[in-house]
Amino acid sequence: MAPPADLREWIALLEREGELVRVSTEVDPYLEVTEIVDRTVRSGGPALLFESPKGASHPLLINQFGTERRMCLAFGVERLDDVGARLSSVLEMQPPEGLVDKVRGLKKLKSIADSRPKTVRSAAHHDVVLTGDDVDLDLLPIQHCWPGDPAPFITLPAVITHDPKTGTRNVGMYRLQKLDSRSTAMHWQLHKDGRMDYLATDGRLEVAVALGLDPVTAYSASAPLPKHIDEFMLAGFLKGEPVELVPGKTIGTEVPANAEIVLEGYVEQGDLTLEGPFGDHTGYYSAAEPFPVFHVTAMTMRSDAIYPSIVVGKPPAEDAWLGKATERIFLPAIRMSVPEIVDYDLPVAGAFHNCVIVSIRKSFPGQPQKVMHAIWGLGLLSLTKSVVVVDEHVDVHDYEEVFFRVTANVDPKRDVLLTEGPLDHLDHAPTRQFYGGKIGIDATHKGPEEGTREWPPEIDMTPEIRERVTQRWAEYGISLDPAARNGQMRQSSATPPLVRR
Ligand SMILES: Cc1cc2nc3c(=O)[nH]c(=O)nc-3n(C[C@H](O)[C@H](O)[C@H](O)COP(=O)(O)O)c2cc1C
Ligand SMILES: [Mn+2]
Repeated sequence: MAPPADLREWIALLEREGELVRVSTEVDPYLEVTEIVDRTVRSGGPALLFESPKGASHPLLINQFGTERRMCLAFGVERLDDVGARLSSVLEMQPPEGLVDKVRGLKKLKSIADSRPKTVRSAAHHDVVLTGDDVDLDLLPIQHCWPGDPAPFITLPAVITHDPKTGTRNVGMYRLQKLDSRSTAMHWQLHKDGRMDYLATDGRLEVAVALGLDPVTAYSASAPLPKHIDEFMLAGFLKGEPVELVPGKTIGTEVPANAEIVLEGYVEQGDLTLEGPFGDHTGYYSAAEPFPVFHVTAMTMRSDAIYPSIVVGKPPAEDAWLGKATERIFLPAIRMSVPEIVDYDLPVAGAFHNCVIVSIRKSFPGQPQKVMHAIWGLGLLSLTKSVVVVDEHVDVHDYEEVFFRVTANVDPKRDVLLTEGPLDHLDHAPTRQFYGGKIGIDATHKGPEEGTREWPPEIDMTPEIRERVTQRWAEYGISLDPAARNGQMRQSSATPPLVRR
């Protein structure tokens, strides 16, 4: 099934699939929505359309991405790996052999050519055009997410800029703290492409913010592509349809025609404000820091525009599945430069940049260390704080098993690599912001070729006996609960509270 063309189609699909609840009673975007969503996300609950957010004239959609099933519905796939597979079929193209192969190759090339965004003439969000003093962010149900936040934040935007030197478009998901009814802060962090565009201008940089897109285009704003690749190209490729763009009303920047709401405006060199603190996806409040002011010159929207939002906080939150989508979609691309990688996992509890578990096909000494360094040199993965390397047969998504390998196979003196490098903007642990320690743990099997003793064989039953027992199970008369995971302690309800320092 093709991914939804816009937010309306997406909402209709969610509703048909029993994945959306409309909340008609009045709910306050000040903290109340967060508490409702937090409970809903943690129990794998539905997307929520708050039809009467207090004090606003537009409904608020949230938790659209909050489960694996919804993420798959968004991309029109059975499994998120299927999205990665589509990408790898293009990345791994070989010179064709024979006619059938050539035709297949041409189809793939066409799918790339068709991913280029195309300009169209009209957009439903041009129904309402507010410019100058008429711009009014107060019309929107912008969420005040956490008690320690100083203001409401727009949390699910696609921020569009162009590189002043090359003209290349960038689309990033950077939160916007509301400053007043006509301006926000622009929270592009140190390592992000939008910020590079900003630093490359010596004056003003036009910025457009699109809100309420089809789910694949909205996702693409969060995708960590190399700077010279337009995220709308990725969206077009994944949708199988080009992203349609219309020119802005007050700026040259083009914006998706299917957006519910668009903010047009600019940021300027030297025009900074204190942004934050903000209850962030790290599970902590990120500290207030200077960020550019985004001046809104036009606000355009559908007359019945739906405002999209997301709450981040202590993991797991809704953004877990945006991150998992990236993990799955980018695996083939990562394998292109680090081919020994079999699979990897970024645990949600590791807030994505804190930990990567990677399995490799090992064929020479030092290869786990090579892979650690490769990860520390790869795009935004370079910000990873800890890398755990296991052998190819270990399931990286089974954290119990990974723990078993790390504790069983590691000589801490020999197998732990401590180094340093760039760290995530939001990481509060290092002594200095942006830079600090990194740990690599080699939990692979070692052997004489690596200068160690003979590695002992792993215990496993023979396939013949396994098969025999499976065949005969009914005869034994033993009934078991397949979901039980004995050996794992149940969480004690009497856990003492953490002492705050
Ligand atoms: C819900 C959500 C909110 C995010 N907020 C921010 C943010 O405020 N600032 C930021 O720099 N990155 C934020 N990110 C991460 C970026 O969107 C991501 O790193 C993306 O790759 C940035 O685009 P770029 O690579 O073109 O810079 C957020 C991601 C998600 C899923
Ligand atoms: Mn980018």
